Amino acid sequence: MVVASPCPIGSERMRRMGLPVIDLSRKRTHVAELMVRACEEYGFFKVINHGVNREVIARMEDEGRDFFSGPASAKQRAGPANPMGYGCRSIGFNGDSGEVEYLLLHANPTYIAQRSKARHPSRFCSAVTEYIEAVREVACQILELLAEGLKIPDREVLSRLIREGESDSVFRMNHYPCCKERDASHRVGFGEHSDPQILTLLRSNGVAGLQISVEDGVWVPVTPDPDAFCVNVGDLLQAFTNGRFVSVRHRAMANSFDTRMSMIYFGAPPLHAQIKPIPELISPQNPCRYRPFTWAEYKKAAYSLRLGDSRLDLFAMD
Ligand code: GA4
Repeated sequence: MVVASPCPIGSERMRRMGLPVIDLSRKRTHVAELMVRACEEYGFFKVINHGVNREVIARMEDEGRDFFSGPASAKQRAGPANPMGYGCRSIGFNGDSGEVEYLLLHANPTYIAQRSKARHPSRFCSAVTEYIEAVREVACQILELLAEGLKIPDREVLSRLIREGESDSVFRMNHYPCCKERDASHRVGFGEHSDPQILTLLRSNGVAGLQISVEDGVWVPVTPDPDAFCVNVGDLLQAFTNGRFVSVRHRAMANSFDTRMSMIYFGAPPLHAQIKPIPELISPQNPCRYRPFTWAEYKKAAYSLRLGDSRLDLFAMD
């Protein structure tokens, strides 16, 4: 069975009003309901009052700025990007590229400590570790609220996967230099794709660039918001929810006036984790859409394809 590419029903509303903004300090049941709706209709939402300390965010941003404005030799020392490290323009293994330089890190404290080639390694390490811990906590809170909103009795069925010590989560900092190019195709920083993991939490400096695909060829810009995290459903969450939530394609454009920096946490399970639709979300009206697979299998498929290729269809039931 080929699963139709999701066309969120709320696309017209999103064009007019922007992404739903969910206040995490509001009543739990209400928040859970709004989140489920956002994941079904848009695959994206923003969260405010998330509790991440401003200083933790500011320290991480300072380290990012320091790294990207540093000498090329220091950046090269932190490379290559594959499997993890510094990369410039080239994305993945199959010829994708964009107007971006980035730092890709495994979101595991031991790994960060080993790989840190920043100018001030211990300061960099503690900024990244603190930031990741704080953002992981928000991701877990969101996944637990989603389980609650979906009426799944085991509230930690999803959050447990990214809380685990062996979780294969990733932290990425993207730096998009200011690009005066008029032709939009030359300003693509990070091309159209969906995120393979469970859940993504993104924060950017106040510069616009993120765009969401609402239907073929129609892009809606996301307004940058320094007080919010932009959250999106990843492919694995679409599979876990048996297609009820949508992993929506998005891209990042280089800004024509300013440089943009984003910091992104991709919450993923351990490599050996089994991914299959949660039983409570399978019914005669909505039969099981995906065959069981491991995150390692899925990751391998993702890296063997181009950035914009659909991958979840490969795991759909016949
Ligand atoms: C998209 C989401 C994350 O940034 C990422 C990316 C990864 C990479 O840049 O190395 C991928 C891309 C992302 C999707 C398909 C594969 C893998 C490049 C690529 C062509 C780190 C991830 O996990 O998947």
